[in-house]
Amino acid sequence: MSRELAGALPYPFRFEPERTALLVIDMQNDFCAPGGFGERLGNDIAPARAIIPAIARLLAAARGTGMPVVHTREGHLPDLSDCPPSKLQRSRRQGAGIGDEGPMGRILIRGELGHGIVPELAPLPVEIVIDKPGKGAFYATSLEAELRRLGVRSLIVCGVTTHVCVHTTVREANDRGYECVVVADASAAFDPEDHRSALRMLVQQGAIFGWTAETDEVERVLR
Ligand code: TIU
Repeated sequence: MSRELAGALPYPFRFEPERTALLVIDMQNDFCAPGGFGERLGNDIAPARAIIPAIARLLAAARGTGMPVVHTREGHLPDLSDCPPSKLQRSRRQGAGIGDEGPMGRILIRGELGHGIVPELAPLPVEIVIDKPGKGAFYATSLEAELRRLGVRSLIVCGVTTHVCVHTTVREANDRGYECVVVADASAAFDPEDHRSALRMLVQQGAIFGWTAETDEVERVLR
C-alpha cells in the first residue's frame, strides 16, 4: 500500500514501503569522532554527531517494517590502489592524508576503527554495507545490483555530509530512476550553511533531485 509524507518538500512524497530502502550514508567514526578524517579536514564534527539519535529512530522504524537497510562507508584499500591520486594529494594538502596514521588507525582505510560505523548505528547482520571509494554510493560499488535484486524504487536517505556524499548519492540515484527523500534533520554537513544550501538544491525546480522530509513524519508514516 502506498504511503505519503504529506509534509515533504517541495510537495508530498509518495512511496511504497515494500519497494523502499533506508540508505544511511557514511555515519563512520572518520566523520563523527574526534581525530577522524572530517575533523582533520578542519571541520566541526558536532553537527555530524547531533544527528545520531534521529538516524537511530529511522533505523528502528525501518527495521520495524522489515524494509531493507543499506549502510555506506567511504574508504580505501590499505594499499590505496582505489584512491585517485588527485583525492590523495588534496587530502594531504588539507592535513588529513588518506592512509596516514590517526588516533583511530589509518585515516579512511577499510578495516580501521575510523572507517567503522559509529556504535549507536551499528548495522545488523542482515543489513547491507556498501564500501565505496567515492563520494557517491553507486560509483564502483554493487549498490545498484543490490537495489534491483530487492526491487527497490524509492530511497529514504540520511547521513553525512548533506552537500557531499548524501548529495552525490542522491544525484546518482536520481539519474538511475530512484525517487529519493532526504531526511533533513537526520542529515548534516559540518557547516550548517552547506546543509541548508544542499537541501534547497535538492528540492528546487519541482524536486529536481528529490524531496526532503523530517524524522518525526517518516517515523510516523512507517509505523
Ligand atoms: N561522507 C562524506 O560526505 N565525505 C566527505 O568527505 N565529506 C565532506 O564533507 N568532507
